[in-house]
Amino acid sequence: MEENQDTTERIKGEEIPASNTPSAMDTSPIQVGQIEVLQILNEHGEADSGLDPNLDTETLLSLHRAMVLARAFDKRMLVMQRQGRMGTFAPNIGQEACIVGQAHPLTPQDWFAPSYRSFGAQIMRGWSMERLMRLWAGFHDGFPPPEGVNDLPFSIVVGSHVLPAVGIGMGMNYRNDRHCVVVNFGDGATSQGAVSEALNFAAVYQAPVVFICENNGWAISTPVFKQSSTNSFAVHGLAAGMRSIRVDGNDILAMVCATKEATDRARRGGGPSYIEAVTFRMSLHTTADDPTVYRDDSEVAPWEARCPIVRFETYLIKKGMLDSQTVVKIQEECEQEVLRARDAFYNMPPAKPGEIFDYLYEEITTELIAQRDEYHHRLRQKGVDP
Ligand SMILES: Cc1ncc(C[n+]2csc(CCOP(=O)(O)OP(=O)(O)O)c2C)c(N)n1
Ligand SMILES: [Mg+2]
Repeated sequence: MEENQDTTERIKGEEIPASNTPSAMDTSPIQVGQIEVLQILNEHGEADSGLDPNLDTETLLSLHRAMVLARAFDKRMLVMQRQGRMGTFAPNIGQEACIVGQAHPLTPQDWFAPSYRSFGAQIMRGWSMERLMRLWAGFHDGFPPPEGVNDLPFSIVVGSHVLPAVGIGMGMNYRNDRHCVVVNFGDGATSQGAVSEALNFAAVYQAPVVFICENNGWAISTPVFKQSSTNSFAVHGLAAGMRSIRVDGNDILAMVCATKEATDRARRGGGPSYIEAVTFRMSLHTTADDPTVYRDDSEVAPWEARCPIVRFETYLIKKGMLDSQTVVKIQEECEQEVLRARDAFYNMPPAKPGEIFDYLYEEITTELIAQRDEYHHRLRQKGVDP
């Protein structure tokens, strides 16, 4: 995409299904306000020629590989968790375009404030996969971002990172720092009061923040129609007074263009934006969840046809940039990369149980010293080195 090319002009008023939920939600077209919608690649991998940003081959192939790698990581983590070698993990299968597309326009100096389903973006931001494995396995040393990368550790407390992200953006304004912040959160997080406060603060203070609401249809077992009575979360941004758009979150080109437009605007002082990315959680909420208890398989099936990776591969194959053998080769290479990370992770030293006392306070309290000493004593009695 050309620098400074404003995507606004290329956004057309085409309708994406207003609902990604089964029955009870209103499926009529969006009627609240002036919500624009953006889809560039349709479900058959056909690009709208008027909207296609015509990214260069290298960029397109790197986006594809990033999505394939995210899926390979995701699948391996599930296997490791089921083998008892990984902690609880939140899969992102089916949401790869959403996560890769939002990270692509960011520089290391920009800030990224992710929620827990964001490892595809973290890998792009330079987090090694073994570090992410370490993090999900519960080791404190997995949490710091790579040197020189302005990322917050991902937030598990739903919506808790959105206000701090706005604070970072407001700080940028005070310091005249022309970077931006991208913060993502789910449809469920929109019900947290702090998220509404964050939108309001950002709009009033024109903070350079891009809010990405990943509407994946569900918040654990709560479907979106029980989360909100509006049929588009993009109205939340509009209500706060910021540019707001509803994007096909399974369309990598739309995600890249919408995020690039929003981050460019934020960096040049144009204030915050809201992007509702419509996607679908194909898998478990986390490895502690069983969606068959509350979700009908018939709801999942249509989204298989909307797979963001297959859609993009069709587009790349039509452009002559990819063929089916190369697709398999890339999948194998990504799988090998993940396996190397897994092996490196398995070879890392285990945590010492006594460490649980080490990282809560800078200076440990007297009470904790007593508890720690007692715990160490009991561990030694059992023959465990604390
Ligand atoms: C403040 C808070 N309340 C409840 C939870 C438990 N919880 C974890 S994820 C989740 C659902 C979040 O759904 P959504 O925001 O749509 O994100 P998604 O998991 O779909 O990506 C809940 C309720 C939590 N982590 N934090
Ligand atoms: Mg959700």
